Amino acid sequence: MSEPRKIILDCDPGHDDAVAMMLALANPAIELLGITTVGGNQTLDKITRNAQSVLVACGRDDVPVYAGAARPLVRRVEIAADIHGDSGLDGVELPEPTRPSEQAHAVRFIIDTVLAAEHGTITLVATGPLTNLALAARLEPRIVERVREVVVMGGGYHEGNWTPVAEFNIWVDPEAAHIVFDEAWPLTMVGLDLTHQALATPEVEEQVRAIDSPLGEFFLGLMAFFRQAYREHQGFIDPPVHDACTIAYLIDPAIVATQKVPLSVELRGELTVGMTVADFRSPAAEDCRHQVATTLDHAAFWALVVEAIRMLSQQDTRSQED
Ligand code: PIR
Ligand code: CA
Repeated sequence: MSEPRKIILDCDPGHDDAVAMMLALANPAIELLGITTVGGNQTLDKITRNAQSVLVACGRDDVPVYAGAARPLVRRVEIAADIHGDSGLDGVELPEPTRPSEQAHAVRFIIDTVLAAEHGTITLVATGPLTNLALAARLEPRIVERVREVVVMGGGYHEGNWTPVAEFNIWVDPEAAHIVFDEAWPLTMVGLDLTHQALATPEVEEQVRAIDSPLGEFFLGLMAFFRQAYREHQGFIDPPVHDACTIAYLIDPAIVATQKVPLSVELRGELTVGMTVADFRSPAAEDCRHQVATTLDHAAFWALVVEAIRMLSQQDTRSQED
């Protein structure tokens, strides 16, 4: 097998962020160097603690957690409490963190990691607002040409979820998103067009129930709350597990079809702030740095997630037996 893909996961857990963490922790194609957190689904203090709790639930508190920006660059804090609850991860009992988060700021960690690593080896995965990545690019512009790829869950080329045309992660900090989309690094947008295909169906839940482990129960508790919230507030039957799609794309690009297309983030429209504008008019130039995710292989995606939960569940039992 080729070298595992080295990533930093910048997130705001978040039910679907938690599933992204599971996939990144379990799959041998990924090496998770650290988790950085950003205010988004809930306040920074809550979602940072959630990240630590998810690591404990996965039996992987060896992974460091770095807290980042508590608020957007320009705009006021906006959280998604209707969707993720008061804790940010409602629906489960959250285990106590077993170690404190790191002293260093998330942005510092991102910069230091990228500068210390070999050129073109670090991938930045963002599943929350893009505040930390924007700050990192501004504070240390040399990281831009050194990063292998930026993979963003955010935006969409044909729909929004927070406004008719804006997705939550972009809408919360559009100025940050503008900075990140405008930098010269290769960027893959895993937007709602793709993630609304990643539905946690009852069949998927059955497969996880069959694993019969505490982590499986943890996943099912999260999905039960997420499903209810998505029924009430978004008119969905099954909840879309957005953020995990970024990791699936990195594990096996065949699971996520992509298309090259130039992207920009709208900052000034009366009805369109936070919209990700994709220019599909003509074939994208060879040197186009942007691509969008278009079609998900649902069965292959969920096979990866179920396998991740199974793998982490086994590790857990082993460590308890030691
Ligand atoms: C926010 C989210 C999910 C659903 C709604 N309605 C609002 C969070 C998820 O964690 C994901 O990263 C992104 N933001 C999807 O918009
Ligand atoms: Ca998220």
